[in-house]
Amino acid sequence: MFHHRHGCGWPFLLLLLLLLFPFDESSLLRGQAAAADSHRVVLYPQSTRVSSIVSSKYRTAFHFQPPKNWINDPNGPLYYKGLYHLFYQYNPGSVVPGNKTWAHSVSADLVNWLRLESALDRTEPYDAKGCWSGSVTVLADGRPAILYTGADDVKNQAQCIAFPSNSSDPYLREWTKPSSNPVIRPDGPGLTPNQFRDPTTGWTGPDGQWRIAVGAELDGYSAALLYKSEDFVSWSRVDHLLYSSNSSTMWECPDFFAALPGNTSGLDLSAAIPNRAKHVLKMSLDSCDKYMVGVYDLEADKFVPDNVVDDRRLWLRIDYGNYYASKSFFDAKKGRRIIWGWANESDSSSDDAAKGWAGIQALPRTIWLDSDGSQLLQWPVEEVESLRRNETNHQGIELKKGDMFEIKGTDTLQADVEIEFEPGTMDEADAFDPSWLLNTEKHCREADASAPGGLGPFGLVVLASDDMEEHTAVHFRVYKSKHKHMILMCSDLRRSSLRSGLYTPAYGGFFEFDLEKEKKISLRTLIDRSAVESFGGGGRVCIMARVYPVALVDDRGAHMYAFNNGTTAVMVSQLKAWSMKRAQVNVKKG
Ligand code: DQQ
Repeated sequence: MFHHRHGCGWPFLLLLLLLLFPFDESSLLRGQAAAADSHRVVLYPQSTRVSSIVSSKYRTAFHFQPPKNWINDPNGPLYYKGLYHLFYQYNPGSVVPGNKTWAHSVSADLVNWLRLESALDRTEPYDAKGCWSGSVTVLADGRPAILYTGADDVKNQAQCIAFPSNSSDPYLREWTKPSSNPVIRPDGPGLTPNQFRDPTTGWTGPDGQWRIAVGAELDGYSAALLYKSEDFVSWSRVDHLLYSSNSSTMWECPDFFAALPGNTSGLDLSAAIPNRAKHVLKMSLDSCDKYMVGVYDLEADKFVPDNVVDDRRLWLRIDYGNYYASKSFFDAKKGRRIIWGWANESDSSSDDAAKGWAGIQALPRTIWLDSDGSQLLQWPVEEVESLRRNETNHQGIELKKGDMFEIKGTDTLQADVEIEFEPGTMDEADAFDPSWLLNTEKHCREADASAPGGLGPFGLVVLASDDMEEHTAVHFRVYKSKHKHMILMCSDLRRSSLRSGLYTPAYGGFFEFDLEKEKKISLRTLIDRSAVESFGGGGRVCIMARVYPVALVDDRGAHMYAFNNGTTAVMVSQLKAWSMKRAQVNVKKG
């Protein structure tokens, strides 16, 4: 979206926007500092006073979650000797954050998961308060190595290493921490010992040496520090940074990878990277995952974004909903890059305590760069489709203003729905105002699913009660921009539950789209009880949401509709829906 070379007036709009709405750095930095300070308490949006309903019916059927307790970040995903591995932050003793370990599950298909013993526990003084997030790198001899953050008794942080006790075991059941730990301490001027964490997967440079990035606060600003090593065990800090920004104070969970524009295949960072590849730096901040696309300057050993956008409200996002601390990996089995991200519960922590579990992972998504190399696209891994049952298929449904088309014959609590919307004309699209980009949630509240616009809102209503008092609307509005169209996608949770006090934002993101050429806007939404995960415009905007409808619990059932509330009629050229079977997710221990 912010790509200079592809012109289209967008950088001008951005400049204008920044002149009109100057970035209040101090208040944003205060917000960021507050978020960082509160890390030890509850960092993530959750309801505080909520009318309580505790039900196992909110438990997801095909999203990743362990049987009980608190989970957060996905850690060190990898494909190894025929199995996919997912490690994740896990509090073995409680449903609230704390005492993090690396729990471990394996899968042959990314859908069904077998729970293994914990991979990393808090056994050493340097990880007394937690084995925090990190990555796995497969070394030149084929051995995987974990790099994770150890938090000591005062939560000061250092990077630590662990190796499989037996690397011929495809399950990688047991991990050993060598005595050389911690391998990287927060030494050096400007570093804050308790803001130094989450090492990336390693990559090799032209000198054959390993490199990793570590998220940090440096002199009060956010940085991806760069470290180098010959042997992956002894590390030294490179005197420049991979990248830094003074618009925030700390980046958690950096992720760094290469991708070829327009190519859905992934690239392995430790293999030779083609010259025309771009690089992506993802960072977690402000309770969401943001990224920049750029080039990795081999000479300078630095990441150089294609566009430097100072105002971090305008940075691109991996997901515009409840999604954090994502981590990608190269899947050598299918030659693709897959990203995992965490979605916390947005009911209350007292409900979590009563349910006995908190947190899920969003679906594993294939991730790639669009053809002009300006933004990432994502799509649920194809294996998820193995859960689809009894397909419903409709074509050519015309939705005039106010029309709703009920999708029947599908299990509305566990479903996968794909729709293509084709506007009759684009003439009525309202004008786009770039200031909306600064607060897309606010704009989604204003561009409500029932507020008629020229072109849209149209979309999908899910988990709707008989009387529509409860429903979640996932919808689009099309705006005319200077050259192309700007499409707003919202996932509006404000009426998702009759329960009072729930955290129910109207999530939203914009994408630029050549609607004249493409003609259709696609929406895919996967409904999994308390999870509604949506992909708009072929994966240009993704929105993960957590919802807790009463109708889901009291067995009144729920309805699902395609709808249009815009003035212009919209044709649903294709609508497919499937019921989704329950996957075997961590039900058995191996
Ligand atoms: N969660 C981990 C940290 C990371 C944070 C601790 C992000 O390593 O920075 O559980 O959610």
